[in-house]
Amino acid sequence: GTSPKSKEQWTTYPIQKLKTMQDLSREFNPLLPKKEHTILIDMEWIRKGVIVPHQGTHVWDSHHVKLPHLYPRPPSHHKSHAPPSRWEVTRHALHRLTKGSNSIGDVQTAIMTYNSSNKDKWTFDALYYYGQRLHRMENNLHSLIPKMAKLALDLPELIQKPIPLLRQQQNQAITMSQQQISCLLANAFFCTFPHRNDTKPGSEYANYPTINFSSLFANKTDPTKLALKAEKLKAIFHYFNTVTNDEDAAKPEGLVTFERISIPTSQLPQWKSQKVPLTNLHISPEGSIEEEGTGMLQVDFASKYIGGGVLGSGLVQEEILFLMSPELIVARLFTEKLADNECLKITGPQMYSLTSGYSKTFSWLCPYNDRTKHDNWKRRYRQIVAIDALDFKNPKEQYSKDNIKRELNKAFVGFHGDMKTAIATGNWGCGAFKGDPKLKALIQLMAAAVSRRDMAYFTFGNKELAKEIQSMHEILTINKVTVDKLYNWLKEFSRHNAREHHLPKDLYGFISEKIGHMASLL
Ligand code: AR6
Repeated sequence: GTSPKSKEQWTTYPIQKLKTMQDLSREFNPLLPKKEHTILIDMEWIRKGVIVPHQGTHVWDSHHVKLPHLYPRPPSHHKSHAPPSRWEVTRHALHRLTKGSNSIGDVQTAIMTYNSSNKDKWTFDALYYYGQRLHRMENNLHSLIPKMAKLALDLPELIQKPIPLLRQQQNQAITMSQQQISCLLANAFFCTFPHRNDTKPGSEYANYPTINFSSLFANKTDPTKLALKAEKLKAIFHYFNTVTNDEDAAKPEGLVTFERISIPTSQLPQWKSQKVPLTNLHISPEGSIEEEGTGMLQVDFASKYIGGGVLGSGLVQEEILFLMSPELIVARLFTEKLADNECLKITGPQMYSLTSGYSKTFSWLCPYNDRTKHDNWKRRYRQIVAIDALDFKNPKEQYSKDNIKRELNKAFVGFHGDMKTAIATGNWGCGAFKGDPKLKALIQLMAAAVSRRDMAYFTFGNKELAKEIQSMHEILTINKVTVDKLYNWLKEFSRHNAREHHLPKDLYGFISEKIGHMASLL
């Protein structure tokens, strides 16, 4: 509400008191290249303020990203008549694009020269749609495409050591420069990554998200979907425009870290014995994780395939976040699908665009001038954690003990860490994945309590929900209810719900009764 009266009624922990990365910047660990941390730039040079690729020896194996310029040459008996390598073909096609005056048709032709096995499968309708209706108003593709092709061709100079795959059940991190990311994304745009187009079960990368942009260009000519994809393309082209524009002050010059975190099951909390009280909660129907949450640990309502449908037709929280900060998309290149005890943390991405609307009403709004400060390693004070909730086909399933525990553990894996910035979150798992926000709010509050972090919770316009969570949090804290107790009540609630003849009770009503009973015993 905007009336002064409703403001007075609203009492919640002030957002200004919540800790951000800048408040805790002294607690940052130095960037040390270790066995579990691959740094793709030279750390000696960065101390002098210069970003230079780290030298190494490339490999072509199942532990590393298969880069297009390393594609093995097919064996040939006649050395003199050896067919050109895949990279030679790619280089030739992209080189033609750098020469200028490119229609979308030229882009399609280039991409198909080195992806000929997909010639009956791939279509480029969304790209044509964008090119015909929008490019004059937005980004001038005639000058942008050549710059993007040039950026893609810089790959062998920019990436000089292997990029490890962040595979399941490994704690592994990669740090790279924003320029390196832009080069990898330019390659993704031109669909140069080998072995990444086959997503059938059992294929080499079936456990990885897609990375080549072909699916973003395709469409089955549904006009509303075409228009939405064109809005996605506006965000993507604006990003490439910024990173290829030498005069643009927003041209990025920092680093970004991608860290896969796996906590072995034996080290997950024993929820029934966590005698810790809840932490502070700021809750509001206004504001968003992406803006008001800047500097906190910002939750990505993720798919286990990081980025979800960002390169397809998905357009909810995760996809929109990835369009505002396209550097996040590069995580799809190397992040194997998340297991139940895992998350991906991304530190330092830049925000390039503002958008408006949601799902079917989504549109690209305008460039965003990101003034977020950098840490000592040139990473922005922005940190995102991707945690994937369970997708409940049948919402009733979420009250089972096992599912509650799975979500508690997943949230804990995301929130755990030495740097106790507040968590910026909201209705995690409660849209596309059909969770109950009242249960998910409690689950996240419990995981935050065990991780000793405060929380900012944005209910996305839902005032009623904000009030309900706020008063639930209030009675829990006034009565000093600890996580172990809450966990036992949730288990009881789940047993109660499991009995078919019982009507499902309201969770907060059930907990209030328990608190009433507890208070009467004192
Ligand atoms: N800030 C705060 N709250 C938000 C925001 C925001 N920016 N955006 C949405 N909400 P959803 P899920 C609220 O459906 O259910 C993607 O495809 C809003 O109330 O994005 O976890 C992923 O790739 C919304 O209904 O998350 C996964 O595949 C609710 O948060 C899948 O969706 C949930 O947002 C995840 O689905």
